[in-house]
Amino acid sequence: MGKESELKLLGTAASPFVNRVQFALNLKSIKYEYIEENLACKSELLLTSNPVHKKVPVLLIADQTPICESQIIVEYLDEIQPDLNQLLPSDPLDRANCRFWATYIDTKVRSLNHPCRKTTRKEGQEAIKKQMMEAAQVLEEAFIKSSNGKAYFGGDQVGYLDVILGSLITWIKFIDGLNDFNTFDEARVPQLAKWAKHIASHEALKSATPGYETLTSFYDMLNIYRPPYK
Ligand SMILES: N[C@@H](CCC(=O)N[C@@H](CS)C(=O)NCC(=O)O)C(=O)O
Repeated sequence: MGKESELKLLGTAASPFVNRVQFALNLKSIKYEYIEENLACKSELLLTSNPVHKKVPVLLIADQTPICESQIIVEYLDEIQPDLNQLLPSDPLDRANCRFWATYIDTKVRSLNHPCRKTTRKEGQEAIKKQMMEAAQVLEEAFIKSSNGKAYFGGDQVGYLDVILGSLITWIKFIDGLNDFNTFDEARVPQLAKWAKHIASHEALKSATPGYETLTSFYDMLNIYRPPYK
C-alpha cells in the first residue's frame, strides 16, 4: 500500500457506522490512528473533511484526503487490501446483490432501529415492532440464500453483508431491550439468530464493539430516553 498506509479514522465509539469501519480494518489487519469526535461539538477537522454530511466515520488517507460514508469506506478498504479477507465477491452480479442488501439494511433496518426513532403512542411502538419482525424475516431469507448453508452471509468467511449488518447488532439489541422485543428471535428467524450470535463473538467485531455504558451515554446524550412501554 502507498499513501493508504497512514490512515486516520474520525469516529465516535458508540457509532455503529464507525464500528463497521473498525470491523473491516481489523479483518484486514490495517493499522490506523483513531481520533474520537465529540458530536455535540464537532471538530474543525470533521467539518472540513465531511462538509456535506458533517458525520462520522471519515477515513483520512495520508495526505488528509477524506473518504466519507461507511459503506464506501469499507469498499475502499476492500480494494486497497483485497488479499486479506476479501469482503465483496468477485462476480459482478453477486456484488450487485450484496449492495442491494446493504442498502436495505442501512435504510429499512436502520430507520426502524434508529435511536432517535420516536413514537409516544403504544400503537406506534407495536407497528414498528411488526415492521422490524418483517424486516428480520426478509433478512432470514436473504441469509439462507447468501450463506449457502455456511456460517456467514459471505459463506465460509466474513463477507460484506456480515460487516454491514454485524456492526448494527449491538444497537439493535440495545433498542430491542428498551422496547421489550427480540429482533433475533430464534423461533421466528432461527438462521439469522444463529448468525447474529456467531458474528457477535468474532474477535474482529468484538474489539470494535462498544460496551453497554457507551451506548447508554450516547443514547442519553441524544436526550431521548423514554421508559419502554409495558
Ligand atoms: N450514512 C452514514 C451515516 C453516518 C452517521 O449517521 N453518523 C452519525 C453517528 S452514528 C453522525 O455522525 N451523526 C452526527 C450528526 O448527525 O450530526 C454512514 O454510513 O457513514
